[in-house]
Amino acid sequence: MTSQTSDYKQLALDIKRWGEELGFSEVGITDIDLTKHEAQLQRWLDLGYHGDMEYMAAHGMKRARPAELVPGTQRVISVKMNYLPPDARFAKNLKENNKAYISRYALGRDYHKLMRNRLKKLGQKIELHVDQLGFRPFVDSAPVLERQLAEKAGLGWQGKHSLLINKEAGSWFFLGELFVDIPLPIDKPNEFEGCGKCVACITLCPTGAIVEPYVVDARKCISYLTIELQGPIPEQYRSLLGNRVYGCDDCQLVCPWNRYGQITDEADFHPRKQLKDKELLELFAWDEATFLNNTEGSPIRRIGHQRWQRNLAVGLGNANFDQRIIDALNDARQHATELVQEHIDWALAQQLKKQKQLRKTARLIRIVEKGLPRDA
Ligand code: B12
Ligand code: SF4
Repeated sequence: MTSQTSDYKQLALDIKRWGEELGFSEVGITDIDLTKHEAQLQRWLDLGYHGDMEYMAAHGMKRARPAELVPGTQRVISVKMNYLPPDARFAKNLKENNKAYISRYALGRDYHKLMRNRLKKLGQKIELHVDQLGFRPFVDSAPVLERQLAEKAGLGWQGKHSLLINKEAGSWFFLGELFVDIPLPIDKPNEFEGCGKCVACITLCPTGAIVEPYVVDARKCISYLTIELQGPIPEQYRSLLGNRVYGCDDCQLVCPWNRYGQITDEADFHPRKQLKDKELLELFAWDEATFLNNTEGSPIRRIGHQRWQRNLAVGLGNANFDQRIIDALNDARQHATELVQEHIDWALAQQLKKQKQLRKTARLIRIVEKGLPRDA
């Protein structure tokens, strides 16, 4: 063994320790060969599953070729960071249809910047031990097949819902990478496939977005419909959205591996009080300035006030009948944009349908009561 190889061996151990000290829950190292994923990635794009996410198609196969993205890259240091907040184990307000369901990853501070800064610090630490190190941190910020790299680095397996699952931590974690230009020793790729015959995520996905095991048609996924999609939410999905106004967690909530979900150590990922357990009506009442103020540093900010209102209008349409909802929708309609107006009209129609149904039921009850004998 050359002294340089043994140096890299020690460095790899140090990198893992430094990564954990920086708050990453696991660190793995892999090479950059993703050729076995290229055909499937191309198929996914050819089938149009990326919808309006032009950035997915724009980079083509660069996504599977790290050295095309950053020339000279030899290894990828893949990290994961837990985001499950301490008191969000059960999706209580998914069942309360007057409340807003915001996916767990979005209840606290935006993870992109936080993780990228930590990865940069990791790179700077490595730089102290390697002459002229080249490194680049990525967190969901560039054409990178993050889950495939993480799987290769031994951090878990891609589940049937396509997310990475770890047998000791479930799937409530983010991924990030540090590309480096040194030949570190690589970790054993994950060989454990824990999904077996389970199809809970496929069966329970509200919109049928997991079109075949391991494949998500983003155009049907509530996460895409509420976060990525710029235009109107197609009508066939609106009722199915329920009260999910930003992202969706159903495929993870139902996954048996999330019994092992680990609570985050990051106070920054804890839910913000202005978003936690809120009524749809309260969030719908935010004007643009309040929206910007309350979502400062949150990933929600990137969809902007208009799409926030679009999503909330759909949620309100799906809530139980409430005269206050009708009044709020009518009020907001007057100054809403065309996109929001169209969703408000849909929501009003849903609320009026429910009101009619309630009246009909009340009438029936009265008729039945009148027809009953006195002592019944
Ligand atoms: C685009 C994107 C989305 C899109 C598309 C989702 C998707 N499944 O691709 C939308 C907006 C829907 C989305 C939603 C969510 N996302 Co997202 N998303 C991404 C992003 C930016 C790219 C993913 C990508 O490359 N997709 C392209 C397709 C081709 O990749 P793929 O699904 O892995 O494709 C493989 C399989 O389909 C397989 N395959 C195809 N055919 C077949 C057939 C067989 C038989 C087999 C075995 C395999 C197979 O091969 C393909 C290539 O390897 C990544 C960040 C990144 N840069 O990686 C985050 C990322 C995947 N998202 C993340 C999260 C947290 C979410 C949400 C949970 C957010 C939420 N709560 O709303 C949801 C989950 C929805 C879901 N079930 O996927 C995390 C996942 C962390 C984890 N534990 O895995 C990531 C990694 C971001 C991060 N840095 O942490 N996301
Ligand atoms: S995030 Fe929701 S809509 Fe998307 S695949 Fe999972 S369960 Fe289906």
